[in-house]
Amino acid sequence: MKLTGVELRKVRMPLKSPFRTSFGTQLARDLLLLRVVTDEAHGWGECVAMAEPLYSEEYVDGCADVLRRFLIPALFAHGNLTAIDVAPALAAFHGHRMAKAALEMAVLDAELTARGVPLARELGATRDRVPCGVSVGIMDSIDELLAAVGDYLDQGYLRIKLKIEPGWDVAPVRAVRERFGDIALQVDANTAYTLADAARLARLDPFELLLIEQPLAEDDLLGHVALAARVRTPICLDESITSARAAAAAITLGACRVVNIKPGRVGGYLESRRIHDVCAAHGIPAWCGGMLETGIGRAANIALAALPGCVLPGDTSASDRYYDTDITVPFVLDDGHLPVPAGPGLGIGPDAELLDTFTVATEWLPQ
Ligand code: OSB
Ligand code: MG
Repeated sequence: MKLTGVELRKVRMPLKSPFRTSFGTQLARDLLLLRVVTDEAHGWGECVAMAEPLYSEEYVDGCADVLRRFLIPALFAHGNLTAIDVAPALAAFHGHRMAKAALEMAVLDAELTARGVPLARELGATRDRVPCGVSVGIMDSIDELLAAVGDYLDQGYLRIKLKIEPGWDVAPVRAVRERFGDIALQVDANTAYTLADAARLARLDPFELLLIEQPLAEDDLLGHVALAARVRTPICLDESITSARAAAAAITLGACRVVNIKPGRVGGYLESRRIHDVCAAHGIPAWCGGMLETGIGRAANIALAALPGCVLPGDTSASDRYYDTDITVPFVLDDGHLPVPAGPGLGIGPDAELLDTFTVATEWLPQ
């Protein structure tokens, strides 16, 4: 394909309710959408970086800058382009994986649309619907948390993930276990602990959680190895897994027994499939994480979640968990599952009018 231009859109989506994690509270989702235009088709990409560099070092305006200054010009210089060319063409630029992932995703959507191939099939998916979990933020009170969890269970979610931080961990987990019994339950600390908290984290063991996600710092693989010797709950890594190579290292070291795959965090859906394959080869359960995506990113995440090695329910919740109005046809939970889009490419696109409603700024970068 020949790339003719890229549209960059900054979008602000109001969240239905504040989403609080150990790194801050989100009231709205600011994000970038990319539309690549080629001589054959156009394609959409969603950049999952948040407004501030609190989850990782990337942030919306930084991504827009590196895209327009370096990444998009490098693709323009490339000539004939398919999705597998994108990562090598951008490899000289260090880091910026979320920005790179968004660009690769848009090229992949354009290419697969032109070829008539759904993303799920391209990635090797084996299911046509995926079981879904939901990530529940830190609340002001246990009562508020129990009401939220009860509501999600009533909607059919098959697994609950509680965000935790020091001071909001054992008590909320105990309360949810006591109220809701033997549900599939896990926690996510977003790096809020240190190895000195090992005894505290071991107090979660009696609650038979599926996993504890990213308790320690992103670069602390050895800390996670040491922690794994002191807690019985399986450790799952999110922030630490930045590539297939990082996944292989973490697994081989014994830093994790489960892996959260987020395409933005690892530089794209193609690298995500490699991580999936590394996990499968090691017998390590994987699952698809989430970054409060719109229907665009959600469609692609659901395709990834349909791979055979994604054996745990993902943070692939329905559109109405996040937004009153999504920019695509909403994803609606059915018996705890979401359908894998079956159309070419992402199988879904934004509604032009709704997209305009939430667009803060638009920029056209011509070849
Ligand atoms: O750590 O998994 C995380 C949201 C934003 C940033 C990081 C994380 C999350 C979530 C929500 O847990 C996942 C989702 O529902 O999209
Ligand atoms: Mg996480």
